[in-house]
Amino acid sequence: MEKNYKLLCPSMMCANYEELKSEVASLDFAGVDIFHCDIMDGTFVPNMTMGIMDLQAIRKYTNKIIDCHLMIENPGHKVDWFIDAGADLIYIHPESERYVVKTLLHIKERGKLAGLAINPDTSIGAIEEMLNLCDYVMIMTVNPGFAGQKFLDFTKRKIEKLIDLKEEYGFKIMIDGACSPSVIKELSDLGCDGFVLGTSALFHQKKSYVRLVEELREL
Ligand code: S6P
Ligand code: MG
Repeated sequence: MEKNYKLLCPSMMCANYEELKSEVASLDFAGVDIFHCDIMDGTFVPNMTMGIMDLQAIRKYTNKIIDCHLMIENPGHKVDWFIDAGADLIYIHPESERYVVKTLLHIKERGKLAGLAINPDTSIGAIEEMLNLCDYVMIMTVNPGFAGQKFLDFTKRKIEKLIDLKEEYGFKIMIDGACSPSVIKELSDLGCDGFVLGTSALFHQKKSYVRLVEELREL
């Protein structure tokens, strides 16, 4: 992979569900890397979005990596539901899991990629012991639950801290929340690996997915 290659991850909760099959096909064709599926339980976050059946449908329509961003209380063995439905990469939140290491190990034992996603108010220190188990670490740059929010600038300090630890542990750094083209350019240049694309860069825009992905690659 070339240096500064950006992993582009469409946030599927922002897609047009009346046309889910063609949405997935068009995004796949445009060259996105990872289909990002936000799973919420209405308790850990004040919203509910996608579920297992959405995931199964998306799995049918693409061979690319599908991630599940689990914004649910006590993910524990519930990760199996999402792995069985076709997820390749599972993010759990340490804020909602009592046995983070156990669950990360379980994801890896099932042969899948394991990730931690952290809320804006969680520091890098809180996850440092678990970084050796992470294939991906995702920093939330908005409060989880909704698309279309404002980027929280103070999260940049911990993104820089995480970049300093990346070489040692070998995880990829992903950014989720208000990833606009300018944020993507800045953070990709700093050393972040991938970006969740919602309404700030990909969905509800006037240009085609092909064009938008091309422009993001050129940044
Ligand atoms: C929010 C969720 C995200 C959003 C994405 C939306 O809790 O985890 O994945 O879907 O951030 O992007 P945007 O560009 O509308 O903020
Ligand atoms: Mg997400």
